Amino acid sequence: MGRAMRGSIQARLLLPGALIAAFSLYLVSPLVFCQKPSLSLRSRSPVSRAAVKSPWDEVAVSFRSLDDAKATLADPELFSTWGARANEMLDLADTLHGSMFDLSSARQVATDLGPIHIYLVGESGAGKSTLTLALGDGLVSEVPVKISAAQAATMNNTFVPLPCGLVLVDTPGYRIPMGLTDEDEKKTLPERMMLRYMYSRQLARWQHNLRQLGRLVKETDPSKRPASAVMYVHRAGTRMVPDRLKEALSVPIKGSVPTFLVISDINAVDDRDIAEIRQVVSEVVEDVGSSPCGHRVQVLEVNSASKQVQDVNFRASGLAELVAGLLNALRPRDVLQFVRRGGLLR
Ligand SMILES: Nc1nc2c(ncn2[C@@H]2O[C@H](COP(=O)(O)OP(=O)(O)O)[C@@H](O)[C@H]2O)c(=O)[nH]1
Ligand SMILES: [Mg+2]
Repeated sequence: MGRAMRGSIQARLLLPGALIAAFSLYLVSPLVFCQKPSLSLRSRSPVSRAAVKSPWDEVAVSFRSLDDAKATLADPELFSTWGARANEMLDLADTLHGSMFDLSSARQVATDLGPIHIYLVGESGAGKSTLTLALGDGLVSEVPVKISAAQAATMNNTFVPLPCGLVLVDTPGYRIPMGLTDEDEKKTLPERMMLRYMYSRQLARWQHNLRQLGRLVKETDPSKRPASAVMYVHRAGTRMVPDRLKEALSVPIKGSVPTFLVISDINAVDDRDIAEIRQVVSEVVEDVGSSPCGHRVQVLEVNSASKQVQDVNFRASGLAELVAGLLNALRPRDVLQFVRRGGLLR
């Protein structure tokens, strides 16, 4: 299948030169209008939206199975046409705005084809490492992540480069800061003081993590491993704090980076809970809204590892859709992420 899928991906990338040129013209406008250039196709004017299409949007990638998706991720040539298109866009940007922007980092990414870092973030125990393992298994000789049922097993970022050029980044995860509950307020003064102190520590850590993520989505130096996409993982069956979720998802969205909310371990909850999760999530996604350049949070439901609940065996699910969603979100114009202001705009 790898060959067939690769063929289909490449086929939809090969647009006529005129279309590329028109598209590229459209692409250059974010260099001027967006603080960080847009990677999305949502255009400012209905005219250009009708006139241009992304090569990656011509036919959306979909996979019949996880094996199909993995065969594609195993293909070292997967991003070669991505690189060619990206370089064409940079040629045009150079012709039109060369004096205003520094394109050297973007050129490096387009020519070396990445690496394209996909950051998995979220609470400790959310399922980031399980997901990393599920995606990397069979593609790299050993996925160097640890799975933990109880606590943060990952102390540092773990980088898992896939043969196609994507790099999965499994992050340590954090605790979601929660203020004192009504019950806590009934506790003794020393207990309340201790709880408040712990809360302030958690809050400071949380804010530090979000600032760090903010830097990664705005980074223009490829050597600093900028985030090309962010997957926020939340484990079904654990409490969801909508305000914190909004805060976290807003960071990559504001940075115009493709952003996913992955609900893991989806079979841990029943249909009623799933309906409730979907309701909360859709409100959060609505509140987060679109990036300055048009991205919206994409929601995915997965079971990253098979599991037995009572007598029922739930197989891993949703992973092929996740890979397809990710590939569809990564576009040649993503390379504009690495364009720096230079020359006249420095
Ligand atoms: N079956 C199943 N278990 C999951 C899933 N996601 C997380 N888990 C379990 O949740 C626990 C914590 O997962 P882990 O990946 O270590 O979380 P992390 O701290 O976010 O890296 C482990 O026991 C996993 O087996 C999932 O999608 N399916
Ligand atoms: Mg982990």
